[in-house]
Amino acid sequence: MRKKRSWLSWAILGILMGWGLAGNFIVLPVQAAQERTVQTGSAEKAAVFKPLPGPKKKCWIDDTVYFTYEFNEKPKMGMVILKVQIFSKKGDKIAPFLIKGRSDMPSMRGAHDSGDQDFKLSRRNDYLLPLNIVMPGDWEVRLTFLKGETPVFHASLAFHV
Ligand SMILES: [Cu+2]
Repeated sequence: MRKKRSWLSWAILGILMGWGLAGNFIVLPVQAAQERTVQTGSAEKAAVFKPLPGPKKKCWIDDTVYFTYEFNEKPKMGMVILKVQIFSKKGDKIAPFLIKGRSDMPSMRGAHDSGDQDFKLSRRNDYLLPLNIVMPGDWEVRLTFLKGETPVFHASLAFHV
């Protein structure tokens, strides 16, 4: 009885795997690279962070939405507030995304990595994130814009302290 059952479960597993493999063989050649960048690894690794122009410059997310960023003061040692504002094409300030920010020093990647932090949305629809600048040098903040749980845009801004 026991033997028979395990034989059966192997057979079922085999069939399921067979289907899975067949599916892969059919799908992979067709969808190739795109599929792979989207699905494998974490979104973090696959993501390409588009380098941004300077503060207050328009950065288009798509045809209808752009954003700007700026700091509350010239970045220096200590706490600096990064502000992101999102606008419709017409120029209305809107808040259609969640934004995460991750600061670090590219020259010593990981040494001051803040990890992904949520921007806080103010009543004025400003997205705000405090950055802790602990060392002079070149800094980077990686921004991820999300619709629900899904990252829809990645961007990177750089500044010097
Ligand atoms: Cu450092």
